[in-house]
Amino acid sequence: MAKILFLQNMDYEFVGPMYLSAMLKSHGHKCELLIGHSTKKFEEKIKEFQPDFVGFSIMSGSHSWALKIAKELKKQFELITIFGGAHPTFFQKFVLEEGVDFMIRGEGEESILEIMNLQDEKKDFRHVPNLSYVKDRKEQHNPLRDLADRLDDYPIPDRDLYADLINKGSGKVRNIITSRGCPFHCSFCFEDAMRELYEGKGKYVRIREINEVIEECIRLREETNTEVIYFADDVFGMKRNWLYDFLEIYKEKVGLEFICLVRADLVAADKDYAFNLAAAGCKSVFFGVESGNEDLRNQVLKKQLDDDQIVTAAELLHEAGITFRTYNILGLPDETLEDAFSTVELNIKIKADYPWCSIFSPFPGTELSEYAYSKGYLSPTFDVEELDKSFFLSSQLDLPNIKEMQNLQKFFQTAVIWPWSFPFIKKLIKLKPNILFRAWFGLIYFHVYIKSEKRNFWETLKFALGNYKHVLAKE
Ligand code: B12
Ligand code: SF4
Repeated sequence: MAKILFLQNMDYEFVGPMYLSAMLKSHGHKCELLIGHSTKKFEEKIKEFQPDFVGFSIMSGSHSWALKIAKELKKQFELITIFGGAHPTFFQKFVLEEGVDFMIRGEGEESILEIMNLQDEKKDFRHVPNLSYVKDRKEQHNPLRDLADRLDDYPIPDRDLYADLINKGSGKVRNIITSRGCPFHCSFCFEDAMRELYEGKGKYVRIREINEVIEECIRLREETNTEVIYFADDVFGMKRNWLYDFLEIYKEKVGLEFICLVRADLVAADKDYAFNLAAAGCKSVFFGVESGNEDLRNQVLKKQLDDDQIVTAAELLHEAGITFRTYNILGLPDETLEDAFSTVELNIKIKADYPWCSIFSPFPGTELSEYAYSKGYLSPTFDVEELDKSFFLSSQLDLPNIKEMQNLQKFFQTAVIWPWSFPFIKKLIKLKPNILFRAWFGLIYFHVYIKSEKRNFWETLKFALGNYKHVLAKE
C-alpha cells in the first residue's frame, strides 16, 4: 500500500482528485486531502500520515501557491511531490520549477495508479505514460497513454476525500461530471488544445452511461447532505437523446434540484430542451455568451454561436422558469471599448439573471493566446508567471482602452442587473483602476454567486473571507 496526500488552498471539492482517490483506494492505496493556506497545518499532517507522495491539482493562476508550499515542505521533509491538472498539462516547462519532482499530464487515473503500485513494490516508475520529470537538468515527457474509452470503468469519485469540508457543512451543492471532452473548438478554451494533445489517442468526447450517473446521484443524495447537484460538464447534455432519457430517469429516481452548464445553441435548437430540463428539477443553467460582438465571438473566439441563438435560448429558458448565468469575457484580442459595451448590452437585452464576467487570461496552449502573441497584444517576453492568480484582476494584454475594460469588468454585473446605472458606469470606468472598484465587484459577485449556485449565505461568506486574499487581493 502506498500513500498520497493532496494539498489544496480552496474550500472547494475538486472532482479530479476525487476520481484519482477512488481509483487508488479501490486498489488498496491510501489517499487523503488537506485544505489549508500555509505549511504549518500541512506539516503536522505529513508527520502523522507519512505520505509517499504529496499531490497538487493545479490550474494556471493557482500554480504559484502550490509551488511555494511544495518548496517549503521539501526543505523540511523527504517528500516526493507530484502535480497534475490543466496547468502542468499545458505548460510543460512547469516541471523545471524548484519543488516539482513529477507531474502527470492529461487524465491521471491510470498513471497515478501505476506509479503508486510501482512505488509500493519499490520499483522505478519513471517510464509510466503521461509522467514528466527532470533528468540531467533536461525535461523528460513520457508519451500520453490512450484515453479511456469508457469513463464508467473508473470508480465513481471518492467523496470521502472531502469529508472534512462536507462535515463542516460547507455547501449543499455537489459537482458531478457526466462527460469528458467537448466537440467544439473555441479558441480561448483548453478543450481544443486538449483534443490536439490527444490526437490519435482514442475518442476524445466521451459520455457516461445514464445508469452510472444516476447511481452516483442517488449515492450523493443518500450518503451526503447534498441538496443541489451541479453538472459541471463542459457542455451538459450535448447529445439530446442521452439528455432526454437521462432527465426522465433522474426525475423519477433522484429528484434533487440541479444546475448545469449548457450551450445556448443547443437550447435554442429545440423548444423541449429547456422545458425538459425544468420538468426534471433544473432551476438554473450557465452558458457562454463571451462577447456581444458576433464577429468577435465567431471569427476570433470561434464560438459558433449567433446572437439569434442566444436571444432565443434566453427566451425559452425564462419561459420554462429557468434562470441563467452568462459567461462573458472582456479584454479580448481585437476588442474595442464599443465591443465591450455591446457585451453588456446583449446581457441586458436577454435579461441575464446572473451575469458573470472575467478578463481574458492568455492561458498556455490555447489558440487565442498564440493569436494574442502574433498580433503583438502580448509581449514576446510574456511569461506564464505574469498571469494573475484570478481572471478577475487585470489584463496582461496591451490593448487600447484596456484600463477601461478592466474597470468595466468590475461593474459588469452591476450594469446588467441595474441597466439604469450603465451610463454612469461608462463615465466611472475612465478613472484609474482602484481598490474600491475591486471591493464593489467583490460584493456584487458574492451576491450573484450565492443566488446562481444556490449556495448558503453564511457558508459562502466564510468561504469568501477565507479565500479573498488568495483569489482577489493583489500581492
Ligand atoms: C469545476 C471547475 C472549477 C472549480 C473547481 C476546480 C477544479 N480543478 O476542479 C473552481 C470554481 C474552483 C475553478 C476555479 C478556477 N478555474 Co476552473 N474549471 C472547472 C471545470 C469546469 C471542471 C473541472 C473538473 O472537474 N474536471 C473533470 C476532472 C475529472 O478533470 P481534471 O480536474 O482535469 O482532473 C484530471 C486530470 O487533470 C488529472 N489531475 C488533476 N489533478 C491532479 C493532481 C495530481 C497530483 C495528478 C497526478 C493528476 C491530476 O487527473 C484527473 C482525472 O483524470 C474545468 C473545465 C474542465 N473541463 O476540466 C475548469 C478549468 C479547470 N478551470 C480553469 C481555470 C482557468 C480556473 C481558474 C484558475 C480561473 C482563474 N484564473 O481565476 C479558477 C481558479 C482560481 C484560483 N485562484 O484558484 C481552466 C484551467 C486552464 C488552465 N490552463 O489552467 C479550465 C480547464 C476551464 C477552461 N476551459 O479553460 N474551476
Ligand atoms: S468554451 Fe465551452 S463549448 Fe467552447 S470548447 Fe470550451 S467547453 Fe467547449
